Amino acid sequence: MNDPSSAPVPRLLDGIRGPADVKALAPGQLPQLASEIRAELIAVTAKNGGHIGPNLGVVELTIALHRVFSTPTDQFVFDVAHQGYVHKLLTGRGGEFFRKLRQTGGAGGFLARAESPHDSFGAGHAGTALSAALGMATARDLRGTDEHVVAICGDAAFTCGITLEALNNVVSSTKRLIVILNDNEWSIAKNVGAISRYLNRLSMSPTYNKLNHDVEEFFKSFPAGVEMNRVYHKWKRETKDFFMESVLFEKFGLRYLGPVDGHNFEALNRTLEFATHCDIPVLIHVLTKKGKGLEAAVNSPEKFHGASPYDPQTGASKQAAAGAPPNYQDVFGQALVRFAQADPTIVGITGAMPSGTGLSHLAAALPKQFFDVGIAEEHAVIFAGGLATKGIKPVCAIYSTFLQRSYDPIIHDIALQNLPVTFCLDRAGLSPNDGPTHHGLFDLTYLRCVPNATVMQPRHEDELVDMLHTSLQLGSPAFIRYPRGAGTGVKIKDQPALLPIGHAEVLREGSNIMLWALGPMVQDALKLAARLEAEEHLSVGVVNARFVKPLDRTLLLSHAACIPLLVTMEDHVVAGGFGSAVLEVLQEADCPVAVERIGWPDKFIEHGSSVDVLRAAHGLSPDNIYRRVLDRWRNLSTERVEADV
Ligand SMILES: Cc1ncc(C[n+]2csc(CCOP(=O)(O)OP(=O)(O)O)c2C)c(N)n1
Repeated sequence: MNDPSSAPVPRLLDGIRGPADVKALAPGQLPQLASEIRAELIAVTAKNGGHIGPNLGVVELTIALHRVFSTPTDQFVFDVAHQGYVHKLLTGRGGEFFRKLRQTGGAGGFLARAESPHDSFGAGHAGTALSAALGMATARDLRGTDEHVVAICGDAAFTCGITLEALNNVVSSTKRLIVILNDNEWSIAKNVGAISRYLNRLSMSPTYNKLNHDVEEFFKSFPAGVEMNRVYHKWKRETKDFFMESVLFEKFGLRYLGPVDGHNFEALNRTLEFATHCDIPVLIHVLTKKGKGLEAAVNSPEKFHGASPYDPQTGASKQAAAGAPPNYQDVFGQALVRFAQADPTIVGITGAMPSGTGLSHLAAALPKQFFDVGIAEEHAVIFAGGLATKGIKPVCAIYSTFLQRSYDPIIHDIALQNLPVTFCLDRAGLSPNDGPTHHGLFDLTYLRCVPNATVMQPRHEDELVDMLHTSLQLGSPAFIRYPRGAGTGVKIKDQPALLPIGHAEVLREGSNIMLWALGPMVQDALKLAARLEAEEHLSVGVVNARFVKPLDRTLLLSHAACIPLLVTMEDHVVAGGFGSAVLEVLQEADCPVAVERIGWPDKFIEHGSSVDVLRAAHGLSPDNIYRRVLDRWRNLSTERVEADV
């Protein structure tokens, strides 16, 4: 006989189909819901990886938001949107869909308008929430509707130039906007800079703690259900003296409320309710604990900001297979330390990504030669330009996708003045679990049209070190792109080689087809050539292109003169990329050779379980490429026979 008392207790979370169910819960049930959500977040991210730390910190805040506001009529704009998992669970995206978080067919790791009507604005890059929310609030005012618009920004987002530009425009655009400043003191690493120090002082300040206490007492004195507007005006009168004139946000015209304990439902509810009645823009400073509920994440906020699959008991990462080749980022970081030790004019710059870029090696070894400027990619690049004018050799390590932010500085401040800055673009290619906001698929297109730029990609980690060494001697802007994750395991030479600029490397001769490949596609090309030879008896050569700009024109034209089919292979969009550069050279030389371009199509690539899964979905698996090249070869042979007849 089954003992009914031993049956599993149904979870509140399983009854949440949307925000209305969150509102229907009694206040006393909220702690249970919060703890069920935390357990779900941990179970799913331990298996799939993901942004566990930020999400564990906003559980109560997100529940409170959904109890006070009503999405999708009211609109939440989450900055970066990496902390949107709780919002997903409360807006009908739980169950199997959430359990496949960041996997093919499952929930995305960020918020996206295409995924749910509750996601009012997609994101993945930092600092955009306030501008977007301001646009929505202004549109609401223009259209005469009355929904609430709430921007939810982290403390690091406030170090971002765009957020400050938006702040500067709030009062000239709208009278009603709610901004939540979710302050957990951490960016990915510890937050940096003057604004972070200011926020810290604000949350520690006895005046503010007293204010918070007094405001709480003040509100307690009102009976429930009191008309909030009247309360607000009385409160404003009576608490006027508590506000310090120096409060930054007051200067921007936002009423500062806080700090509020971001894990206290009552305090959150009271403050959010209050904000709904304000007829001026308000900023609610909410203090949260990153990683709350998972000891390992509380103890190591940086590691658990965005974790690979882990053991929830120990926090140990599950991916670190013994003897695996090192990651590109670590090879880069360690090489830079070696070079910077020998040359104290070499410095490294990151925009809030010391560990992701591998610059944490430099920070540990040579802290004076390391700069974390916060989420400020434009500033990072112009700052590097300034350093370069004084004989310093800056190395800007910025993910390919985030360098998109720096495009004008690259052209206007670096290339136009031909300043010797080295750019190291990690995550060039796919970031499969993160998806379209994080794939680095556009950099060749946007860089190769920039005068004075040298643009290159190594085929393995040893060549990355050679390219870094070469770039540091170059005396002009240099861009090195390389993929996320492990290298090939090749031995790294003791002494790096100085690479001849604009020279490709022939790895295998061939007379029927020549594969011009870039970066990690060189490995694929070598395998493809071997297979075409073994199965089709074709003579297929392979070139490691190395440089996209300047391209090895001489070698290319010599191949075009005697080899019937050239194939370009790149981990990048075909539009404007490496293959396009090849076509331009051939067209300028009036060279009528057949060219097949292999690369990513002209569309945004979704998130997926792995690089292989996404490549197969877009016709780029090794088998797909094999068939495509072979078909092209066969068609070409038929055309040539017909032409001869
Ligand atoms: C333009 C840009 N640069 C860098 C990043 C990488 N990044 C993602 S989240 C994050 C830190 C965000 O910190 P914060 O805003 O305080 O939110 P928290 O994670 O602490 O909740 C960074 C640097 C990014 N997403 N976008």
